[in-house]
Amino acid sequence: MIAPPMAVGLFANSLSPFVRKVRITLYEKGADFDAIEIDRGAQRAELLRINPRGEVPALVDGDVVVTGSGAICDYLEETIPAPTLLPSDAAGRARCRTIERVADTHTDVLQFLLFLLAVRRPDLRDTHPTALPLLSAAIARHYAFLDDGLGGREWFVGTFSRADVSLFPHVSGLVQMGAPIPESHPRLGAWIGRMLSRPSVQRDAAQALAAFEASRTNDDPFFRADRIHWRGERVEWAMRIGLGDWLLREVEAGRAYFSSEPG
Ligand SMILES: N[C@@H](CCC(=O)N[C@@H](CS)C(=O)NCC(=O)O)C(=O)O
Repeated sequence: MIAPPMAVGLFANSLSPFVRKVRITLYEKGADFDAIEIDRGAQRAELLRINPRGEVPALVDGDVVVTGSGAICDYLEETIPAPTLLPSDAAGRARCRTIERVADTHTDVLQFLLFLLAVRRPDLRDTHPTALPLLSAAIARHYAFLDDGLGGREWFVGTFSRADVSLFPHVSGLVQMGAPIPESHPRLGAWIGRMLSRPSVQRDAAQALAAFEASRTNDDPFFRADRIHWRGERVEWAMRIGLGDWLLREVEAGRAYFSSEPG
């Protein structure tokens, strides 16, 4: 049980959607925590001591270190049970975890690739002119899937849950980077409005915006355009939208970054 006054430490970078998911969870649960913002490349060694994969988020609670946003949210759910962010029935919890998995993989991929094409490497839109249209079509399909999944509910699994928290940082990132929710999906648009009315989400979004502004003048950013973090689904979808030849050259040139092995 995480008991005050000992605060939990969260190794974070406010631009990471996975960090944002954990931070919204901590705010929802009213947990006391210290954020250790890893926003400079020079802090990598410090992060690697905590998480051998070199990724944020990582949570430290006394002697306990938990890495990976899903495991961290599970840990918080067990150590700070109220308010719960999991449905009370098995079917609801299964649906919640299924949606979280979609958010962590597919929604993440779409957001990651839009960030790549819109912000990090806009030059790829000229060298690979079909990439953005193919990605935009995938985003449109995903919005339709989410709108449909929401149906007439206020939240993805009936009551506000980790499913909503997991999706929001990725979906709002897509919207902010120029992929608005189409008017044909009013249920998804209304869900975003409901999310934005929550104090936890407002607090987290303000920190993400401040981090984005600060990153513009950071001379040693943790996330760099020449050191892009690739993994499973991200590689798959880079191939699917026709960036495979470019990615292969990035790997050959040693510019593509893959997390280190877990052990
Ligand atoms: N599966 C992990 C993913 C975490 C992750 O990918 N973190 C990224 C930031 S979004 C990271 O720390 N990348 C390290 C880097 O780019 O050097 C989770 O759910 O927490």
